[in-house]
Amino acid sequence: MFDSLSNRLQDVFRSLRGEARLTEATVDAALREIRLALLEADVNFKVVKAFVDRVRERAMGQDVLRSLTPAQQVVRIVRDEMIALFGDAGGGLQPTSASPRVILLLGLQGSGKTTTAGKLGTWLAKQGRHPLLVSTDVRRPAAIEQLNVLGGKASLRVFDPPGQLDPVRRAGDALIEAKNLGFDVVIVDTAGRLHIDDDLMTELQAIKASVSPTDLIYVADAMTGQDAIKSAGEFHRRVGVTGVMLSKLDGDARGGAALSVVAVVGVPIAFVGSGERLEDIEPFHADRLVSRVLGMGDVLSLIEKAEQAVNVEDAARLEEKIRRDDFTLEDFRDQLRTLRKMGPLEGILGMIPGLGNLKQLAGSKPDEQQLVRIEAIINSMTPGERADYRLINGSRRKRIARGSGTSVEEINRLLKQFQQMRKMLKGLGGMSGGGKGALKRLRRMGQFN
Ligand SMILES: Nc1nc2c(ncn2[C@@H]2O[C@H](COP(=O)(O)OP(=O)(O)OP(=O)(O)O)[C@@H](O)[C@H]2O)c(=O)[nH]1
Ligand SMILES: [Mg+2]
Repeated sequence: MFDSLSNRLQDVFRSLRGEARLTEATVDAALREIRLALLEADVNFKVVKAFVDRVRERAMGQDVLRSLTPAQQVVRIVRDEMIALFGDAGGGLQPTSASPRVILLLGLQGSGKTTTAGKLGTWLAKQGRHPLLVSTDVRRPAAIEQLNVLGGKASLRVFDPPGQLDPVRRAGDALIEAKNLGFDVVIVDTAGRLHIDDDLMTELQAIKASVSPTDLIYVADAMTGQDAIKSAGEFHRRVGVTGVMLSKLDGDARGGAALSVVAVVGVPIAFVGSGERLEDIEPFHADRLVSRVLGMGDVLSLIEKAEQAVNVEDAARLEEKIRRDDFTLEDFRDQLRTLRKMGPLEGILGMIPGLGNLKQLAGSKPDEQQLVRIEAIINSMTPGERADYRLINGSRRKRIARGSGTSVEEINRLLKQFQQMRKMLKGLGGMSGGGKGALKRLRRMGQFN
């Protein structure tokens, strides 16, 4: 789920970060890509349009394009606006004074209502609540039994009066039973239909009238995309929906449904289900989902760290040096220091999306100790050597190795890597934007060692 959307958006961000300067044209091009990616992920087209318009308006602001980290700012805007798509409801169930709390599960056939009844009961029991489950699905043979079995597995009480085949009575009696026995939540499972039909709607309205539910949770199969959303709108109009449970997020759905639910239906996503097991339920957190989709690792805190550690003027000076092919061992040492100021190397690499994988591919783990040794080696050089590595001949290498407590092989390796790095920097040409340059340098450092 979300994989393809996620990959495409990350490609867009990567190319943004690779731009020397962000201009309105580059941002526009990126927005076009984002728009296509969202449409392909099956996000409702009206939602996409409004979304892209909002991002454009905010991203074109001069304070963004001229900021220390323009590409990162654009990423941040995309993230914020994506979170905004989900509204500001906190996920899960909202507080209520109703006791027992009645939760009615609605949705099309096979969307996951019965499974959700078991999951929700389990989740509530874990929080110290006492849920009573009841099935009103008298139409499909074995539907009632399905809930009984599930309840047994989850050690949850299921109300099942033998011979009672009136859905409204079953729900109403369950509520009375709960009051009598001290259950504080009643979870009402309902029958599904392949399509919305009047019979079903009438039945749901009658159940609703008899138990006055606090929560009407529409269970949407994430795999069915926009169709699920359309039906959600219809259920909302005819019965009323207070929240959505997005099930089967573990499947290969493109994810657009999730991003469209709130804007199209006007109710928040309360829970997500990502598997068939009873534990596979969690309250919905927009920020977490969005960070995952955007592959952000923890980009935001990385931006903050980079902005703290990198001085704008230093960054500009460095850029100029690289342009003049004047990058010395001393600059290199400064960069290492900056990098180390940002915190444990492994943590930082982990925060850079994509880089974690890169490290695994390369089969080498970032080694803090190695940075310390490199710095020690450079410290043992004379200022002349630091300014021009070509001075460092065989006997100087021996001296430096002795002075830094390392070996000539290590010095050789460092100098070789330094030369490769210079070549690479030169090849990349001038970098702009201090923070962005810092991120690029970080990436290179990751490849170093
Ligand atoms: N992979 C996966 N499967 C799920 C999830 N939720 C439900 N399922 C499966 O989807 C199928 C249908 O689930 P049910 O809970 O029976 O759906 P329902 O809405 O009660 O169906 P009807 O009562 O026939 O309308 C079952 O095989 C479940 O195991 C989920 O989050 N992930
Ligand atoms: Mg069912």
